[in-house]
Amino acid sequence: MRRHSVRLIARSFLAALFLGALPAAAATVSVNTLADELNADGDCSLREAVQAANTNAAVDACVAGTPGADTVVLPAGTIPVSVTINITDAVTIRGAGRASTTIQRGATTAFNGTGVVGATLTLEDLAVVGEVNTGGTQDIAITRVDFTGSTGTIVNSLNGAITIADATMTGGVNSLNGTIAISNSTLTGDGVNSSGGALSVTDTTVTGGGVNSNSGTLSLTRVRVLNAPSTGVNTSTSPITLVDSTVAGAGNDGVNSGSGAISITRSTISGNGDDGVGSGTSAVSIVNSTVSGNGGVGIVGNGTITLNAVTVAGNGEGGLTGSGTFSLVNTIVALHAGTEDGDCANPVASAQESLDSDNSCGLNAANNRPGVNPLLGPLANNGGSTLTHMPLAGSPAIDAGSNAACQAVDQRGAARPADGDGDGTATCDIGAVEAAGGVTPPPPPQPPANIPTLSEWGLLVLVLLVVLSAARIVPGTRRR
Ligand SMILES: [Ca+2]
Ligand SMILES: [Ca+2]
Ligand SMILES: [Ca+2]
Ligand SMILES: [Ca+2]
Repeated sequence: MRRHSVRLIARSFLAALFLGALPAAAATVSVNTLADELNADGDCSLREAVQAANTNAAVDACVAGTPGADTVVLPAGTIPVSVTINITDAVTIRGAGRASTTIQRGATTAFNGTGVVGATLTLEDLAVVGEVNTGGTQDIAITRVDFTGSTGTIVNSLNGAITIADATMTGGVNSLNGTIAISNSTLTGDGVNSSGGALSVTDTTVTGGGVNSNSGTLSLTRVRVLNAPSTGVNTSTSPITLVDSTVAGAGNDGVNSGSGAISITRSTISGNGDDGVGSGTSAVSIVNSTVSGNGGVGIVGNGTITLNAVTVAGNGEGGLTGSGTFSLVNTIVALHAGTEDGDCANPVASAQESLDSDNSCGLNAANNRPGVNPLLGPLANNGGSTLTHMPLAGSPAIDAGSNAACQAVDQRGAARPADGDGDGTATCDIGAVEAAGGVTPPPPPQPPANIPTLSEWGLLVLVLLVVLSAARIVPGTRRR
């Protein structure tokens, strides 16, 4: 009996010690009115709920928050907000779904963080007409949210981390030195910008703005950067990694770095106003990718530039230029006749099983194909998640590459090498696409906008149309 009591006391003591060490349980503050108010009329509004979460005290009919993270749960409906709501303690604001709950602030700041460290603002399952802003190292996390109301910066942080998943935004995302991670989202109206923070973007479309960082690492996987007014993907000193991505229709260069290393894999850089890939002293490595139809040069650089299974074609001012050391393997540089720099402004440093069409790249080593037309199809959806130039039947690029240097798949993800000329031997093709190469992956989710095809093909179609219409019109007028 006595021993039993001692055990009980010991257990109670330990339990008390254990519970005391745990943080207080987070409060769930349920909003029960759509009213835009902060008063004491016996209900719980959004503004009252956030105040309860901030101050950890009951506000009107809202239950008290707790020190640390609380959750404010919103009902369905539209909640007008006439003042900016300040966030001073960690809070999750959760709606009844992005199609059900809307916070209506207008084209100005809906939520403002005052920079309290640890006071992360989390928004989930709602629509917001308005912007979000935090200072200091205060973080922002956004999941399943639709933002409208602004075409400028919608989510902005000073040095906090921004995490955005499954969101749509009519504007962009900006941070001074915080990291930005965006996935499964669509951004229109502005881009993703940071001065020094690392940017990671996956499975996302960014239109009308670029992805830029001055000194933060840029990592883009399955991303489409379309119609940026200036450069599509840009950095000054940090590395850029682009995988399974498209950069098209930018006003300036597609991809540009001053000194940061550029790595591009299974991606298409096309139809940008100036150079496809512009670099200063950067090391540039491009594999299984297409650089075509850009207004300037395809690839320009002064560093070490290695191209393996790349198609550089039909760029407005030339294929390859700069004082860089260019090394080509299984690579096409073609269809720049008559441009400022031709296929190559200078002979390349080394080339293995590569092809040019104007004999300007110095492809003297055995097994290269200097001065031949690669017979490429237009930039088109040939399977995979990016647009590519398929070598046409009889193309000298088919089964003319190096099997020793062959990539396991082509830009589309189709297996290499494939027997493209039907002679029973599977040999790697030159360029980004393996003709008749294995399984064709599914087409991209949406057709990328504003991507021109090769100018030669455009001209050919135009000439054919003119000839056909002339052939129709002339006899018609004679009959009358
Ligand atoms: Ca109230
Ligand atoms: Ca709290
Ligand atoms: Ca082949
Ligand atoms: Ca063959």
